[in-house]
Amino acid sequence: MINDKKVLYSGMQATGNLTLGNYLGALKNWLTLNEEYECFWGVMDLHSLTVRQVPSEFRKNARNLLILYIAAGLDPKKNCIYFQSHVSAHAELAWLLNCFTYVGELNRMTQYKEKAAKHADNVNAGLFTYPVLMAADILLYQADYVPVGKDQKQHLEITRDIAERFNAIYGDVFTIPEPYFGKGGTKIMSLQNPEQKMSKSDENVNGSIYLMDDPDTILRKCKRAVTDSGSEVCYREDKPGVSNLLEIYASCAGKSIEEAEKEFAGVGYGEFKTAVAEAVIAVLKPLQDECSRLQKEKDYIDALIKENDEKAAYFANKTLRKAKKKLGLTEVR
Ligand code: ATP
Ligand code: LTN
Repeated sequence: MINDKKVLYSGMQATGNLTLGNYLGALKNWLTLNEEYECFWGVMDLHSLTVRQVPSEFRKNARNLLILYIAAGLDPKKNCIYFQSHVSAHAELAWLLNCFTYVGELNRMTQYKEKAAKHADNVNAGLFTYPVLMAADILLYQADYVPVGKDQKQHLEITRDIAERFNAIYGDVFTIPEPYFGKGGTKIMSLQNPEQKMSKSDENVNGSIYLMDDPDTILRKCKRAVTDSGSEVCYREDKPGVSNLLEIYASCAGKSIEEAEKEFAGVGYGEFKTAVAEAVIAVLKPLQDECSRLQKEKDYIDALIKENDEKAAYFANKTLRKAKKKLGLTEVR
């Protein structure tokens, strides 16, 4: 508990361009959580290093992700928005937790297996211990809840296992976190292959709408989206392409799927796709404008970063000190 509120922790990797899937499935659902919880949102730049980054681009991407959190509507005075790498307790606790994590457990992580297959030329130890760093992120803030997509469920389970193992030996050091599913965040699928999730690392750029895509690009991608040979706009299992577009439309226009289906009854696919594109543009355009505005407010952003880094470090160091003491690491007074 912090300020009588339960703690919520999450973040995204500062890798490449975020997609509409990241926004509708994650970020958009985070905006009001601070009313009920004490919220920490990390820019997970240490996790990004598991894949080779070009320093100049990486620096920009990480800062832009922090700006995007704010532009999307996370109030930086009420939410702690900070860079993972600015709080050294993350790396330090990750080391301690490495000594309480079994190689066999890490070997079972599906994300590791997938990423190792994808980056066969760079299967580094960081990729293998990625879940341990993620456990450190969460446990440092004594988080009660972690809002993440289903793909991260296994990482949350290993976090709980590590914390329970540590607590069983040393007493109540860490809060055991639970996943937070909230009001059903949507899962957005690729526009080119609606059986597969929309992903920022997809090689087919036409499958993903990036948050910084301009209106013409969004319209083109929506027009090219894979549908089916039928003509009815309805949400059905055998119509994954149309259903995905309906999901995108409903989520962007703030309507239910049923309302959207009614609206497009008797409307052809062409007209429907244009309406989807317009709804997406109406959501992304203000977000893009706010990002460009904030990018120019260098002093304001720098001051926020400093303030939030300090706040994060305060809570993180408190937990780190407790864990080190329990382990018997000596302190200098
Ligand atoms: P990558 O392609 O590099 O694995 P990603 O696009 O899957 O990345 P992550 O950084 O792994 O994105 O995820 C950030 C957050 O966005 C997570 O909470 C994840 O569940 C959510 N998310 C990612 N893609 C989608 C999607 N298509 N629909 C809904 N939520 C998504
Ligand atoms: N692996 C996460 C990003 C992440 C995270 C975390 C999420 C790193 N550390 C701690 C929640 C809590 C992902 O969504 N790809």
